[in-house]
Amino acid sequence: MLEYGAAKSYAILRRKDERVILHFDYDCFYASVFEAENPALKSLPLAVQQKQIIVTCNYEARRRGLHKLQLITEARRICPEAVIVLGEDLTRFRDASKLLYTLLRTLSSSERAEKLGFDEVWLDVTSLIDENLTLLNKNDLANSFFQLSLTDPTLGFPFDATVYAGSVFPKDNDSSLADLAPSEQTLQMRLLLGSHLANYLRLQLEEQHGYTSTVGISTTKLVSKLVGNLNKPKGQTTLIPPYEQDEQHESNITRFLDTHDIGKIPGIGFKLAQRLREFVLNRPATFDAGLVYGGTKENVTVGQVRQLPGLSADLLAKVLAGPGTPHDVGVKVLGLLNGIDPTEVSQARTVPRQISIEDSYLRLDTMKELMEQLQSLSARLVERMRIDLTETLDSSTNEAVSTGEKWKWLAHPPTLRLTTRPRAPLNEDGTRQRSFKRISRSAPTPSFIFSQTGLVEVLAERLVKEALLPLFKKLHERSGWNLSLLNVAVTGMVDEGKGGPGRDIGSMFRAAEGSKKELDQQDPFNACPPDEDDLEPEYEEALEQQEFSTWEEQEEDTEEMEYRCPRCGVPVPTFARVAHERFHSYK
Ligand code: TTP
Ligand code: MG
Repeated sequence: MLEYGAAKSYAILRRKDERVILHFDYDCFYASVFEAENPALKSLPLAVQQKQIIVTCNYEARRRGLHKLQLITEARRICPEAVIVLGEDLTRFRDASKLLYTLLRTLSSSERAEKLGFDEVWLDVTSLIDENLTLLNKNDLANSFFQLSLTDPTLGFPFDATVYAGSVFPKDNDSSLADLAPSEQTLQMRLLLGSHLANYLRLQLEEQHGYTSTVGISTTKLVSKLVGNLNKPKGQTTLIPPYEQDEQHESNITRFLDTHDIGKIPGIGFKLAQRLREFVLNRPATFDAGLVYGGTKENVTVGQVRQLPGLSADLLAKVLAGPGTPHDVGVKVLGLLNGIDPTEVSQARTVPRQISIEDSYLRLDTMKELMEQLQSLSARLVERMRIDLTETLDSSTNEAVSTGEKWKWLAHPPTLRLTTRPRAPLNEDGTRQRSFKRISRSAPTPSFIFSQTGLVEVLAERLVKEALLPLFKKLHERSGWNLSLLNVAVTGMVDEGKGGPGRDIGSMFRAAEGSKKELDQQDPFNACPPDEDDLEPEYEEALEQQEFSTWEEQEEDTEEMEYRCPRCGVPVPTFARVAHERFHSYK
């Protein structure tokens, strides 16, 4: 039984299934990058090593007992024949990630294409699906053609619109189309088209670049991400209607989510999950020390929480109240338990919002070491800016001839930021409080950094002396500091590039119908809103609170990806950081 709290909560919690969202997760990503470079590796058990840990391995290795976040020593013992390659330099993964993202965005013409870490992408393909829905010939559905572009009707693929592509959930679907309410029938057709588009995109990723992927298809980011996991690797799953519960039908959304452990729901972080477990069990919930990926011996499911008698947003708010918990936690969690997630797939961008480079240290407390580290981080920052914020100019263009320059900047980040994480002083007994607190200072980005002729090392040296040291002195006025982390970032980027692959398909179709004015208004690159969240989420604090920052804290394209675990020194991508921290806490 479900009761909603205030009338306002009820309005927020109504299902809205107007979107079609595809979630891509590349299979054994780092291993696949090495396989793409050297296809001979495909048939061998292959593992990728960072420090003393296997961060991923291909499915051949998994068949032989290897898994993610396994110690090298254990992996060697279990599978001595495994090929183990070093994956500490993230450049190749970043490059492959961009390549695949660009392909997905271009083919789907999706204005909304959002990366999560290196190996996940959501595409909101609603416009493309809706346009194709109008093109269907109801009398000959089996011989349909999916148009990827209206300006070029030959661009697309044939498909059979009487069946879904790939797998569906639930498998034992017995409700025929005719049984369903009209709104569910439309949803059914839209998801069916989405499944064919997903299938086509998966094939393109594989044929053009050699990567297999796993896709989930539904109407929200939450459900599309979770449902893909049902058929992994090299598979896809569509969560099929009915989505609304009525007298005759159970909602397939809640049917699917109800079996999940609550800790598996993105957006319900570790602490919230524990509070919910304790509430359901009416006693403290203990951990399973053997698990790497979290979870507890006390497997409390979404269904158990959702079906608690008298459950309401207000009750959840009371149960989940705590320091740092958002005021609307009850409504949000009630929504997530019911598969309601209004979160938008972010607008595709040609440049990242920020570039941040960081490293962590066991001890950093001398000026000499500080200067060395700032120099090295600054050099990496300048390099990354030259890669990620520039576009090579074609030497024959007017622009190139008039300026004599080889590239142009796509964005000029206005703000330079230095962040440190000071270690707490030693306690009297020689122990030290673990501190997660970051502090930062910002200043305008000095213009010399955009020089096209300056050597990276020279620009970095100037950046340290003229900009970063003054910021450091403001942060640490007194001597006696000892840092566990340094982060140098440029932030506040706004796209200055005009074009890009991700033009809004709705605009394209309207443009083809002759509405040029409308196209200009709709062009996402002309109408790019200013950045609202220049500031990087305080990751450590988020780690402590771990709630509701699940998507945001995994901002793409920051060298947060290169966070190094202070305990084992392994670089851990942001999205894997919580899992990785837990990994240690279980040892
Ligand atoms: P995942 O998506 O967790 O794993 P995967 O793509 O390798 O495998 P799957 O087929 O199950 O999706 O992570 C993506 C990449 O991130 C992975 O290839 C390696 C890297 N990674 C780390 O560097 N450290 C970590 O702790 C984890 C979990 C992953
Ligand atoms: Mg993956």
